[in-house]
Amino acid sequence: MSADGNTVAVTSSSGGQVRVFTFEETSKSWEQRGGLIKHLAHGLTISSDGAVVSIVVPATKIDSRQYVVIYRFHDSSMSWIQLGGRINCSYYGNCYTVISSSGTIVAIIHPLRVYTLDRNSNSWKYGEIIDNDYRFDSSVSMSSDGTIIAIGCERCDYYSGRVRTFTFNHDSLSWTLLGDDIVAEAVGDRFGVQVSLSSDGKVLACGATYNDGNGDNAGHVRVMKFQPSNDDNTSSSPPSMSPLCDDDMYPLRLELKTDRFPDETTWKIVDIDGTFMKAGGPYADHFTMYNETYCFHTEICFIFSVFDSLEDGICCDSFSGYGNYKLYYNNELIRESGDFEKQEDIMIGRTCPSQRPSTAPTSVPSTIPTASFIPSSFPSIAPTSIPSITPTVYYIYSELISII
Ligand SMILES: [Ca+2]
Ligand SMILES: [Ca+2]
Repeated sequence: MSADGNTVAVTSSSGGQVRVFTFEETSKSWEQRGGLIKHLAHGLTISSDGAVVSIVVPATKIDSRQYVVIYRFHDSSMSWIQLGGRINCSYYGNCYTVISSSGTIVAIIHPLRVYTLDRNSNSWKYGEIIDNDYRFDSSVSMSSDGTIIAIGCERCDYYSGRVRTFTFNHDSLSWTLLGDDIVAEAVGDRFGVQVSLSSDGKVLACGATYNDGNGDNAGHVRVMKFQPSNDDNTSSSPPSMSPLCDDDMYPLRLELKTDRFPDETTWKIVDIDGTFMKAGGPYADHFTMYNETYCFHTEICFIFSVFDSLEDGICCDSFSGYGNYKLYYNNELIRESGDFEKQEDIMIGRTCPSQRPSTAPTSVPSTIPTASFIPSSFPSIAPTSIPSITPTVYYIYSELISII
C-alpha cells in the first residue's frame, strides 16, 4: 500500500496478474489504475507514492528461477511500463524484495543485494553482495531512502532466530553492519520471521511467532530503536545555514525540492566573468526540500544555473515527481521553476548588464530560456536586521552505530 493509503496493489494466488487500485475521493470508490500487469506474483511491494510496483515472479516448470520485475505508472499512456530488465533471484530458497520509497532502489534476499535504477540505460545496476548468509531468507525491510536494511533469520540458532541490519555509508560507498545481530529471547522463538523498519530506518519491529512471554507460543513483537553514537547528538540541532548578511550584502536563498531522481540535480553560481562562487548537489534524498542561503555583495552580478544530468528537469509527472526550485534575492521571489531540460540560468544583481555579455558562459543552448533579474530600483539601504528567512530545514542524519 502507498504511504497515504490511497493506492494498493493486489494479486490472486492463481490469477497471473497484478492490479493496482486508487481510492477516488469524488466517487468514494476504488478505481483500477492503468491496465493489468501480467505476471504471476508471490510477492508485491509498492512505492510510497504508489507509482512503482515490484513483483516477485515465482519459478515455473519452464522457468526454474524466481525473478523480480518492476513497473512504473506512465501518466500519458495510463499504463504500467516495465523499469529495466528482470532481476534474477537465486535458484534456491525464498526470494523477497523490498523497494525504497522512490522505487529506484531494490533490495533482494537471498543473498542480500541492492539494485539501483540507471535511467540512462534503463537497467538495474547491481551492487556487491551485502550478506551471503543463506539462512537469512525469512524477511527483509528497508528505510524509505534505501540506506538501512534489516533481514531476518527465523531458523538461526536452532529456530530461535536473529535479525541483522546494515547501513549504506555514503563516504565509502559500501554497506556495513549496523550494530550487532539482534538475537531471540529464548530458544524456539523464530525471532525475525518478519521485520519492519520505520520510514527513517531508526525503529525496527521484529516478530517472533513462538515466543512464550505472553503465554505458551503466544508470540510477540519487539520494537527497538537505533541509538545515535555516544558523542553529542548533532541531529537534534539542525545546522544553521542562514548567515547574517552584512549591510552591504544581500541574501540569496535557494529552496530546492528534489524529484524522484535527486542525483540528477546540481546547481552552480558563477560571477559575471564565469568565476566559480558556489555549487550544490547532486542530492541524496528524493522529494525533499533543501534550503541554502548565501550573502552576496550588493554590487556584484552573478549567474545562478541549475542543471539536470538526464536533461528532463526536476518535474513534472507522477513518476519523476513535482520537484521545483525557488530563488529569493534580497527576500523577493525572483524565480520559481522545475520544468526545464538540461539547464536554466538566471542572472542576478543590480549591476548586471541588460544583456548577457560575451564573456559570460556561452554553452547554454539557445532553446533554453534565460531569465534575468535586474531590479530597476533597489532600496538605497540594505536591510540592517536579520532577514525574515525561516531557518533552514536541511537535516543531517547522524550516524547510527549501536542498537539497544
Ligand atoms: Ca515457544
Ligand atoms: Ca531529471
